[in-house]
Amino acid sequence: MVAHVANGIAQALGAAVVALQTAPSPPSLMVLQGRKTWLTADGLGLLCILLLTTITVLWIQFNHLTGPHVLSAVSIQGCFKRYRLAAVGLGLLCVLLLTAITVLWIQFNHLTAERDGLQRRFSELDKAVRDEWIYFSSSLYYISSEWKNWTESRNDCRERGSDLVIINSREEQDFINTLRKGQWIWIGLSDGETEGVWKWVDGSELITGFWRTGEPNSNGEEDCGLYGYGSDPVNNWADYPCNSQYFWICEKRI
Ligand SMILES: [Ca+2]
Ligand SMILES: [Ca+2]
Ligand SMILES: [Ca+2]
Repeated sequence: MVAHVANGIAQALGAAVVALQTAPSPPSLMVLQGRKTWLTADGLGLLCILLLTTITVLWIQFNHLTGPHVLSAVSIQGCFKRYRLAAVGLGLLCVLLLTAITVLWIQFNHLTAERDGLQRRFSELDKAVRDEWIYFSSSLYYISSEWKNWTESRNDCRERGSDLVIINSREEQDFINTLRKGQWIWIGLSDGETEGVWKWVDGSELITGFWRTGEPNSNGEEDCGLYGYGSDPVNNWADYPCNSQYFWICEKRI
């Protein structure tokens, strides 16, 4: 009987060792992508099932060994200790494997979400470039090819899923200067709500502007921001009558 049990344990442990030797090595974070992660998680799961089976077999054999037909109490004690150690060891290994599977699963979900986000962003950028938008610093810009007044210009931007450009920095001011190709253009700035209080189209108040010297001067009814007034490439904003017709630039944050 002891020989039979020992043979059974040896076979079960042998199978576990073979499975451990043939299991894929832990992948690095850089390669945890798509199908690879799935395959690794499946391999670990199968190994865990195999270990659970081994533990079950050990447990059955242990119960059989402690039955009424056992040879002696001493031999039972010896076998009991060995089997219990083996079972505890395998159980710990199983817990480690389950932890590894959980970590892999979390990383897989994280990478899947990241991939979907990148694909969506790439699709948006691809479509925008085909529609003649230009990328700069996490925004897309569209310059019109016709003239409209300020309100009509803004409506056109809204129909394109954007709004008139908001200039947030000196870098963006310089970029707009290259984009306008010497034209005067409408920007998303106005003091139409309260005279003298300049606000961007997103409702934020203007902090620092790039006004041309002497502007804004409210020369009559001038409530809309115009870019390119004068020869200075930087300080070139002016307030201008909103019903005048000029080119315009839309901005879409991505
Ligand atoms: Ca901006
Ligand atoms: Ca005004
Ligand atoms: Ca003015």
